[in-house]
Amino acid sequence: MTDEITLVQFPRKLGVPNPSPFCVKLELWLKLAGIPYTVEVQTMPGKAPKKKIPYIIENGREIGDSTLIIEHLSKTRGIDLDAGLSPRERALDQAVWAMCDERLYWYCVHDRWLGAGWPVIRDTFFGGIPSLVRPIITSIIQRSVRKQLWNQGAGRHTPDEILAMAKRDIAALADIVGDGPYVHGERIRSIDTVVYAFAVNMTEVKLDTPFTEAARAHANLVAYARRITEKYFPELG
Ligand SMILES: N[C@@H](CCC(=O)N[C@@H](CS)C(=O)NCC(=O)O)C(=O)O
Repeated sequence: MTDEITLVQFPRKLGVPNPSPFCVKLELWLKLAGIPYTVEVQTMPGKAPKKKIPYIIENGREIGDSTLIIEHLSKTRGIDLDAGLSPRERALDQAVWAMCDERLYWYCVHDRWLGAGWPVIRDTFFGGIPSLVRPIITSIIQRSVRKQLWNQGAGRHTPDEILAMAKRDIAALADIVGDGPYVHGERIRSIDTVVYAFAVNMTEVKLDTPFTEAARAHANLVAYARRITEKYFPELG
């Protein structure tokens, strides 16, 4: 068994470590855990073991899902970034983790694929497709995202309702971060990988929408994302 793993993720775009918060979460976690990794870029989720990106390759074995990967690596390599936290603190972190991954994520998806972020997303990700077929391909993709949002539930609400819900989650994140420097104070913990992944994808991402504006209204969330980018992704400036 070798220590090093391959992190398979989307290419870096939009001025953030990754436009996918799940990729940012996992990459920051690997850095904090001190696990050496090389990045392989993949744009086709269909090639991933769970048909979603990111995934890792460890000794030839593909493992999908950022949270399951973190659990797997924590267990097999004896890593606990949360040592010393109480069961209640860990439980609350679990709730925040779920809020980000399973709720806030979908508001972000709505903003980017069906909302005000779409023109930039379309040009950034699909600008290379020949212009004759581009509208056909992008409308197929939008239709699939609309279906996912409907099935998840967020897609049944109006854009205003979605934004209002997003604003409540964003305000909760800002309150959780507080004065920082990290969620639990001086020491960065596993929950920071998730909170940062979303914070950076709302405050530093090169998108100007009511959703990103709502996040940028929280100066402490902006400062938190900046702090972590500067320390762990200094190449982003
Ligand atoms: N629960 C997964 C979620 C990953 C995920 O949703 N990835 C998105 C990109 S942000 C994806 O690959 N979507 C492709 C698709 O749904 O077809 C994780 O934590 O890794």
